[in-house]
Amino acid sequence: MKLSRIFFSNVMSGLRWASFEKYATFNPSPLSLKQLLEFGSKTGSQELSFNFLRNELPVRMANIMKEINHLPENLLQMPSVSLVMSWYEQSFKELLHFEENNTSDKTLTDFTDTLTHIRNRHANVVETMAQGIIELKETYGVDGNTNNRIQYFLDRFYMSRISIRMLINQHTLLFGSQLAHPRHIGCIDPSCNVLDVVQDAYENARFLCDQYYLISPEVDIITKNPLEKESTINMVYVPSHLYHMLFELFKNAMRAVVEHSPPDGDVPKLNVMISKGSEDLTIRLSDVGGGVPRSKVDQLFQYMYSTAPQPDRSGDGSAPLAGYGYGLPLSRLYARYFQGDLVLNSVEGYGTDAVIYLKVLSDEANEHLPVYNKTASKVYETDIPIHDWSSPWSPGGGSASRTYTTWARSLS
Ligand code: P4A
Repeated sequence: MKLSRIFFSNVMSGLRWASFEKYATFNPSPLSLKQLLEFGSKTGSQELSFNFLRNELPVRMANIMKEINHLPENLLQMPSVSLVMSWYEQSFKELLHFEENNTSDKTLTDFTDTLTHIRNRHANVVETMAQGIIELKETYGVDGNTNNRIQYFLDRFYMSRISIRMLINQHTLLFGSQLAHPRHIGCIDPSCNVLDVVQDAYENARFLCDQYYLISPEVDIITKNPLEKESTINMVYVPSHLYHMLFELFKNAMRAVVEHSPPDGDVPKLNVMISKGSEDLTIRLSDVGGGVPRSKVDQLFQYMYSTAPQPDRSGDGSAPLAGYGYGLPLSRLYARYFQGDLVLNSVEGYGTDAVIYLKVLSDEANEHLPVYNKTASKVYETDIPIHDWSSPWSPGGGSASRTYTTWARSLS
């Protein structure tokens, strides 16, 4: 019997184990930004939201907890990973209190309080899991196959977390005592001004850049909105998600241009293009920071490569500008969460274009959620990647990501 399985069965009572298995068999129900918006502004009520969430949150949690069970065992044994698992287990247990069909005012208030507690309990999941990865690397070292599995798992795990927090935030902002922005529906802005968010992210990244390097690049921003009469670009979106992505990309671009420029010289401007088409809203951030080799671009999105002890801090203890975090992999998850994407196109020797694609139509912006099923569990069971393209293969050599396509294809 797998150790992880022993862990869960020890901690969960028989009854809760049965509930857990039951909820894990349901697929999560993805919502679109349009549905979330309409629910929050017209069709929804606290009771409807409660009835949806008391089922949907346990389903999403049980689905991802099933996958935690499939992580490499040496990673599961890391204390920080056990800690994260215990948080999920505790939160799952608390949600089950609301299974019975009683919807008094007291229940509704208790539910909102419980959601707030859960959100706080899980506040440091990303840092704690990262600690587990560091522990794993230091204790065992990591081969390409472990790297692939961890990448696969963390992408799904963090996407699940993003989605659970989105639902919790919507409920607590709409029905709790917390004040939301007057125009916003929960954390959704029905008329999010993309240029404003770009400028805000630029200013804050620039502040860090000035602090760290004593210099920062300027930015030129161009907008294109040929299909609408107005020139401003608005969309239905979660401004905090958009800000997160842009702040990360600005920090990277600034770091690249400053470190690429000769000392005491000027740093070249950044260029941003925001364009709204019929399907895609595209934000392209171009820098001339020298770029990165094509073989290194995948690594920028890998948790394994991004997980390193904090780099040297400058004498005053200020935070380094970029790197050594999960900035890029998490930003890409935010983009993909509502069916968008985040892509890096680098020209080595010249610079990098970072492109964010978002769905213009809110009914196409559906949550992109991991589903626990046979395919997902197979990924964790497959140990040896099968190669069906020639490659100068050397065990443990080469970039792990190069083998990803064939590795994933061997599962189907
Ligand atoms: N060149 N180009 C980028 C980086 C370098 C770059 C870079 C050296 C690498 C790592 C990093 C930050 C910057 C860029 C824009 C991007 C990403 C990378 O969005 O110019 O921190 C991890």
